[in-house]
Amino acid sequence: STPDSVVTLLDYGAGNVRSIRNALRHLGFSIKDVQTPGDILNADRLIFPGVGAFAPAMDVLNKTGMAEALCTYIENDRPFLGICLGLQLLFESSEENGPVKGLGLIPGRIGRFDPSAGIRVPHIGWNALQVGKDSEILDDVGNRHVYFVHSYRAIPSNENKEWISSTCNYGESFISSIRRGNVHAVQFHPEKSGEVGLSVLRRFLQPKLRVTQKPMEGKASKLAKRVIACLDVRSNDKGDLVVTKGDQYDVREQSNENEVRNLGKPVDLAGQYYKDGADEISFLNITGFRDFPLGDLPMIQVLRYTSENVFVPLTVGGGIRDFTDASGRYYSSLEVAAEYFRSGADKISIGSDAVYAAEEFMKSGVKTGKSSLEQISRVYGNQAVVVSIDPRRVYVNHPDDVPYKVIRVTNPGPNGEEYAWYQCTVSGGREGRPIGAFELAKAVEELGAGEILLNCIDCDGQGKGFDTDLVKLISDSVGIPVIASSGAGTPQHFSEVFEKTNASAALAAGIFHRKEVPIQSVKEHLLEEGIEVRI
Ligand code: 1PR
Repeated sequence: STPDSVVTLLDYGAGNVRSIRNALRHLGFSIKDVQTPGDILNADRLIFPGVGAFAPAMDVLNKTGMAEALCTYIENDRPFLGICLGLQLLFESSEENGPVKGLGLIPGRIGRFDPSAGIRVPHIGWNALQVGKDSEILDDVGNRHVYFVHSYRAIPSNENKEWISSTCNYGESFISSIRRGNVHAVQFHPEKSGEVGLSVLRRFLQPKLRVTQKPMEGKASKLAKRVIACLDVRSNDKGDLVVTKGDQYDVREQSNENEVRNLGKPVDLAGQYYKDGADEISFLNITGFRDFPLGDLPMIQVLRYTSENVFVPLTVGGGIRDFTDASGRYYSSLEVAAEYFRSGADKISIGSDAVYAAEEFMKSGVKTGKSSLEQISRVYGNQAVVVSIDPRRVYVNHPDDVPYKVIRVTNPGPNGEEYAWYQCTVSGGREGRPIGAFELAKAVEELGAGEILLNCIDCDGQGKGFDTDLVKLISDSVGIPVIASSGAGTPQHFSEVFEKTNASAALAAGIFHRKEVPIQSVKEHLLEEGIEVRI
């Protein structure tokens, strides 16, 4: 490779930088990893994708001498691109587990989003930028959406205003990018922002590209509602990994052979949905509750291959828990999650194990810090941890019939029951537990979940619409984003769930796999209904 095609990457080992590596390779660049502070000083162009929390990152940078090298490099106006925490660390300090001192190159303190402003924290999803003059690397963005995932942000002030190249609105105006000379940093994730994001990276890497183009026109103005494609993955009876889809969680064909329904190959389908405009892709290893996912290497391979060509967020779930294999080797849930992150996952999703953790927490009222949910959230941040709930509707005659949150349902039960509660299940819906979806959602938020994937067994695969009673109940009772899932059959079902509830995203599987409704039609319908989406 020629020097022109090499980019230096500062990866201090705190988490998943696989996505940025994949994006850089996709753009035809090879990567030189920083080993010593000298590598920073000698870089022709340096990318710093900050991951993890502020304090441990500063700790590593200080201890290794990288902090000083970074300051020198930036003060010398060398080509630099910081991403996410890589923007925040340039500021004076952060209140994340602090105050903690930052590199101090830009005036200002990093603070947490204030949920009392009526917003959900973390700020997850596709949002619009107000791009100022001469940001240069953002010229293709115009006001199209880019992908954010963070709970802390920098605020514009008189002291830092000459650094600011764009701001974004989320309950307040915060700094979404800075630029001074050759020094750039962005709060969003260009490596996860689809084609628009790739062009931001390209413009940073190849300054010649910047000269002629005019800023693009767009019409994004705020956080968009997300449309997520979900791939339920498992081995079929021949041992091949396939995308399957159940009816109320039963994935076997109603034929004599009774085989596992096969709707395609996971990597191919994910690539297709990326091209079709999915805002995010979820893989659920649906037999993970009984098969050990690290034994199931094909799933890890699926993630690796997918993340090489798909530049929107990837979530993977199934089997995230402590495990002892046949030879007696113990794996912690943290190791399982780490392997998923290393293979290209941006978020992991926990089902069964989160139910046990929530039950335990509700019984004792004590956070032990030992559950998979708490541990993964502590190490990777709550924005990386989704809890997947698999509830089943249980009708009752009277609100006092059960010790769980009961709601009045829109459609009465088979015996005219006007009320219902939503019982959580584990092991892919096979076992009901003594906890409701409402209680679970509140408990897992406390324990460190950053988002809730809300399924509904009754609606799964039925194509009759989301359970808006359930989605409303849960999205009104937590402050983290809620993804509505199960039951989508038409584009109208998506607008219905966004109009009737506070869901941040809607997920579907069957209609996309069976090619009944293209993702594009869902987006167009939502736009017509005046609901903001990423186009
Ligand atoms: O318990 O941590 O090992 O995680 C297991 C994960 O696998 C959970 O997230 C659980 O939801 C999922 N899962 C387990 N069994 C099944 C099954 O179908 N037999 N799938 C299953 C869950 C629900 C959604 C589905 C939507 C939309 N499937 O993923 O994609 O309902 O479908 P639709 O649009 O076709 O209606 P753990």
